[in-house]
Amino acid sequence: MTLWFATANEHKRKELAAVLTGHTIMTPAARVPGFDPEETGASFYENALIKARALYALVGEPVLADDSGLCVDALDGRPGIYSARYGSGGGKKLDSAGRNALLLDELGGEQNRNARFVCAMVLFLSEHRFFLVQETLEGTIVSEARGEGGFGYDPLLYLDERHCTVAELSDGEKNALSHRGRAARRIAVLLDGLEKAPEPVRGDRGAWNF
Ligand code: ITT
Repeated sequence: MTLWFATANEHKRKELAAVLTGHTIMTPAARVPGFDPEETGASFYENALIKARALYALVGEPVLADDSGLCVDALDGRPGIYSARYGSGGGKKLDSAGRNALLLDELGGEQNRNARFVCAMVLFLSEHRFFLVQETLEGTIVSEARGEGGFGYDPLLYLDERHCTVAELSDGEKNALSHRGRAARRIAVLLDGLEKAPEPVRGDRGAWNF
């Protein structure tokens, strides 16, 4: 099936496509360059829905969206839904390395280093039919960034059971246990069920009617 993925983040697209191998993943860049809806939600899932709804309004076909970020317990869950914008504002925009340095600085010598990646993912079939999942990857924040793989905050999250940071995993290893990989596998099962056992919905005028 062709699925539109409401993201401008190429890392996310690659990670999702590696799980949904039986499907064609399209991104807005192919039809609506500059797609960048304002993420005004108060939670990951609200922002995922905002992105999905915005792209569905433009393409009228099944859409996926992902809103994700790093939540650090000692920072009261920050940067959380503001992970992409952490440390930015007033005309200043930090790059990924800058955000990582800022987070380590803000956390300082704090003993409680528990943190998690969160990924809310929505499969949006019409305004009235959508499926939301949210998954996590638990770890602790290192004192110094480590590793070159992945993206974003991956060099900061240490996985006790793997004895390394997420950025020290291969792409396949990250997807096997990450928040996004796990959410995408839940969506894959849903898609499989919808395709194999469609349940036509009378009266739903959405473009997609499983
Ligand atoms: P789209 O909104 O276009 O999908 P984005 O990067 O702005 O792309 P988000 O608003 O969901 O996406 O922000 C997610 C940020 O959280 C992302 O930019 C990273 O900084 C961080 N993040 C999310 N998933 C991550 C992962 O798997 N590894 C490391 N950092 C991650």
